[in-house]
Order: sequence, then structure tokens, then C-alpha cells
Amino acid sequence: DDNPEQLMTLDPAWLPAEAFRAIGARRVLVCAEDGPVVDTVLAEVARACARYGGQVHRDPSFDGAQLMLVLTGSGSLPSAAGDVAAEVSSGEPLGEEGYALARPGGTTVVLADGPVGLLYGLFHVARLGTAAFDGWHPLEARRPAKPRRMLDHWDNVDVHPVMGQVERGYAGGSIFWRAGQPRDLARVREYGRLLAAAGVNAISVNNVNVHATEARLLTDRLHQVAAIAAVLRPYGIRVHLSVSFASPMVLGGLPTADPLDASVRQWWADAVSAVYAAIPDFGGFVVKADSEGQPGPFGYGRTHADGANALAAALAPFGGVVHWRAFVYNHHQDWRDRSTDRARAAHDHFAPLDGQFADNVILQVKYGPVDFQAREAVSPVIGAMASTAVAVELQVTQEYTGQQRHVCYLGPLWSWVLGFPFSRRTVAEVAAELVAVSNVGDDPFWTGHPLAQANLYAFGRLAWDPSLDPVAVLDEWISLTFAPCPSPLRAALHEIMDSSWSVYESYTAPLGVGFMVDPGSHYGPSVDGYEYSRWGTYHFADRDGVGVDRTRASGTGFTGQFPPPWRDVYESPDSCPDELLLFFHHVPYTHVLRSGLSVIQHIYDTHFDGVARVVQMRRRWAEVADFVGQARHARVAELLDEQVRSATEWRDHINTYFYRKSGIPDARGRRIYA
Ligand code: BDP
Repeated sequence: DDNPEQLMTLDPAWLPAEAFRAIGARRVLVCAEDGPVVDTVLAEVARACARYGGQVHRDPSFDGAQLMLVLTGSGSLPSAAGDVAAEVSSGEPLGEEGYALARPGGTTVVLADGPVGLLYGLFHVARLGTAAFDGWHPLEARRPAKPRRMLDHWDNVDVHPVMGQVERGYAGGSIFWRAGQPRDLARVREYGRLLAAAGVNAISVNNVNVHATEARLLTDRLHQVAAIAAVLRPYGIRVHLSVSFASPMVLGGLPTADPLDASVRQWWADAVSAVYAAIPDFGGFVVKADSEGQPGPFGYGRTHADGANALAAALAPFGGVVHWRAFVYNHHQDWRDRSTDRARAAHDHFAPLDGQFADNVILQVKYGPVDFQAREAVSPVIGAMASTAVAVELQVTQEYTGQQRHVCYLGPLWSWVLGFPFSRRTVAEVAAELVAVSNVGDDPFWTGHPLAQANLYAFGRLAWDPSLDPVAVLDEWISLTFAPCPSPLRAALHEIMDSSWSVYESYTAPLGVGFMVDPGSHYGPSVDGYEYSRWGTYHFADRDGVGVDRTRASGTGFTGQFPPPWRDVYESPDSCPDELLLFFHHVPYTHVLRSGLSVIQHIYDTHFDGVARVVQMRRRWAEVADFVGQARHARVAELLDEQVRSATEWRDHINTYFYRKSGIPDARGRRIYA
């Protein structure tokens, strides 16, 4: 399938041709000097106009334009654009990626200072559709909240014997490699287009677990990375690479990878200059060190600041950065030792290093202290690094949220994380940037579950503007994807997707306790799957109660890693939010929640209710069959069958397990398997 034909069968995702109808039916003037990104803008406009009967003009003196896309600094501006430019210049600069849109009279004007801003402005007009051409529009100036909005691919070059082509990938194979070989990049080009339309401007192309072949992307396979960079550059996207901390040994043949060793530092400097010779706008490195078996500075008695700074020193002369992951914990814990707590690990390791990292190191912290669960507390590391640039890492690939077989729109989860207030500032304000693990593969629908595309779109949009309402973002995605979207379909999609995260949460692990998944695959229920394992993810259920005591008073002391007021809010079960109760406390099954229900009754009720809601989702989807392409409708229908099956399995495992442990029957007398 490595030929252009594969694109014929590829679902268009958001931005099908129809999404450009409003633009393509008009006279469009593009005032900008050619260059890779401006050429992208021109090609988009030309394609739309050819399809919908509009015209593209390049001469700034043309005065019949209905839409003007204007790059400032490209000579004398047409008069409508000049007026907008004057208004813009009185405010904050737009920057390389910002744009302004106004409609002072009968012409819609998009203005940008840099080519990428112009591209983002064009996509904004596509989002607005005909509304961009109605009546009068006051000036709106848009700039990204974060300078880097990045996706990490966990793609392997070789097929890994356990993890396959894409680690935790649920959408087929890699779009970059297949069985050790680079693929045709036509699909990557389309991917770049989708990402730019969502506002993403950086990707890391390979797995954070760097195996032997992937390590060589830094050296003799570098041309493969350069080829990907060339395809993404016209969409304003820069490429980064995951590297092994042991590269000087495994690639360079040195006897050590000690970050303070002069020959090691020289090796990195040489490797980095070769990278920049091949890819002048290369973004930098992503590093998973001393984590789940990856090599790191601990092996040499050095700190993570020593390790990160060594790579940062090599990248600094070229403007590159190191994304250094904070996912460092002991995955060989002794489950009999109750004093160990995986949730504590990142803060224990990294908070003492605040202030020691070089300026071009970005500490990449998972949003929760454990591991991408459907519900966990926000990581206290994010609030503990006042003198360090922090990237908050989200997981678009649905490893623990249904693996793109369940509908689970994650916008509301991310929005909650981003809005979480540490002492004075929210996570969104504290974070220097946002990063997420991609959910894309070579599946014809891009993401396995066609509705999982919404997560990818939402990540980009929320990284651009964390204050956006996630349901409004979903609505944008619906409008762009199903253009033109009939209202019964829109209503059904909202009913199915808006609260699908909380539905997923309701039939899986209760009240923030997490995991209870099949070990290894992480799909489906296995209540005790990890209970006596070395990975440190426990629920401690016994006949009297359930939950992890992370208090200072009697537990692991994790609550003490939070600043006030959270250290006290979480410390007591009376003030701890119910949805996180079992994340922080071990409580009796009879503990009464704010709802007035006991913990055990809450477990029963949410699990029955969750399945009922999934059945209702399936019914709603069946009702809108006439409004959706057949292949797309069939794929979602098939997956909803699986979601009903899986949710039922979850319900029965969880309810039975807790009924057996507690001996307390369901107050409403529903069937629980004994
Ligand atoms: C875990 C995944 C594992 C990843 C790891 C990571 O199960 O495959 O390698 O995260 O983030 O959630 O490094």
C-alpha cells in the first residue's frame, strides 16, 4: 500500500474539500512572497478555488477581492489591509505564528507577520466558514499561548517483538516506517496539513524507548529524519528526535556515556552538528532516561540535571532544545513494602534539581503523577519547578482510556488539567509548552476509531489556547469533519462524545484508584492484574475497604508534595474531592460520599449507569446512519459494539470483585455475579 493509491482510501479527517467551500467560492487575493509555507497557502486556496469556482489573485492592486491573505512586509499593502495593519500595529505584535482577521467592509482581511501565521489565518477562515464573510467583523488578533505545541510519536523503525510497529499505537502501523524501512511520505504530508490546521508545530518522530535501530536515526539513518522534516516544513512543523542517553556508547563506540566526560560531550557536539547540517531547523532531542530500563545519568552517579545539560550544551549553539522526561521511577518495587509509592517518584527526583537545568532544557512531565490514567491528581512536579521550563505531557493515544476502541473524548480531561490552580497560577500558565503522545497510524481513518480524531484536533487547539471550551472545540471538529454537518448528526455526536470521558471513567476503575487493567496490554479489566506486581500500581482492596493511603498522617506522604491549599485539601477524606478519593485515601466501603452514597453503592451505580450510557451511545449512532459515509458509519458502529461488550465486562468484573470483597449487596437489588 506504499503508493499514492493509499491516499485515495484515506478518510479525509477534518478539512475535507467541503470545509474550504466558503473560501473556494470567492475572489481571493494572496499578497506574500513565495516560500515553502506561503506556497502551501497558495496551493490550498488554488485547490479550493478550482473546485468551487473562485479565483486566486496575486497582484496587490487587484481591488475586487472578497478575501485577502496578506503578509506584512511584502511591499505596499492593498488599502483594506493597510487599515487593518494600522489597527494591529497599535496592539501587541502578532509574532511569527499569530494572525489578525477583520472585515471592515465587504472584504475579509487576514494579516500575518510571518508565513506560518498566514497559514494559521487561512485555517481560521476555514473554521469560520461562511461566517467569515458575513457582515462586519471587528479585529480579532490570535496568537498561540505556547510557542511549542508538540506531538511525540512512539513509532519504532523495526517492528518490536512485543510492542509492534508503534508502541501503544491503536491505529495500525507507523506512518513513517514499516518493518525497518521508511515509507512513502505522501501520508505524512497530509498529516502535516491536519496538524497545522489544529495548530501543532513540532513532532518527535520515534519512540521514547530507543531500541538499536531507532538509535541510528541520529547518525546513519539521519537522512530518513531529514526527509520527514522536508515534508513537514511547508506546514510550519519542526522535527525532533528521541535519542538514547547511551548513544555515545552504542553509536560512537565510546566506553562510557558519562555526561561529564569530555569525550562524551565532544561526541554529542559532533553528532548534533551533523544533524543541523542535514536539518537546519531541527527542533531537538526527547530523552527518556533512567526510566523503565532506558539508560541514564544514574548509571554514572550523575544527576538528571548533569545528563540533560550535557545534551543541551551540544544543542544550544544551534537553538535546539532537550525535552527531558520526568517519568523516572523504580519499576522494580517490592509490593510488600508499603512505604514505596510510584506517585512520589518524579517529584522526589526532580524537585530538588529546580534551577539546575540549562535554559534549553524542558522538563517534560506527565499530567498525573502515575501514568496517564483516566483520573488522577495533577502532578505536583508541574507546580514545583519555578526555575525550570516545564512541558506538560498528555496522552492522545488512548492507552488507558479505551485504546481507540472506546469513544472517549479527552478534551474535558485536558481542560481540567490545564485549568488546575497551583498556588497562584494554573497549569496552563505554569507550563512553558504542551506535548502529547500522538494517536495516528496508517489506518485509513488515521486514528483507528474515527471519532478519536477529535482528540488529536482538541490537543492542538487547547495547546494553542488552553482557555477554549473543550465542547466548543469538539463542535469545531464536527463542523470541519462532517462538513456540511446536518443538525441531527451534530446533536448525536455531541450526545455521544461530550461526556464520553466521564462515561468511560464510570465503568472502569472507581474514584481515581486507577489501573485495574490487563497487565501488558492495558486493555480491559483485571482488578488484581497489577496488585502484587513490581510496577507499583496498587489499589489495596481488602474486605474492609479500598484505596491508596497517600497522606502524610498515615500513608506515603505524597500529599506533602503539593503546595497549599492542596496539601491539606487532599490530606483529609473530608475535603478530598470524591473523584480522587481512592487516589489519596484508603477508606471503608461504607464511607459516605458527598452524593450521600456509600463508596460501594457508588461503585455499583456508576458501573450499571456507565453501561446503560454506552448502550444509548450505540443507539444514537444507529439513528444517524443516513448522514455519515458508509465506511465511517460501519467502523464506528462496530467499535460501539465492542465498547458495549467491554464496558459490560468491566461492570461485571468490578461489581463482582467488590461485592465479594465487601459482602455488601447492591441496595437496588440488581444482578451482581457472586
Ligand atoms: C507507559 C507505557 C509505556 C511507555 C511509558 C512512557 O505503558 O509503553 O513507554 O508510558 O511514557 O504508559 O515512557
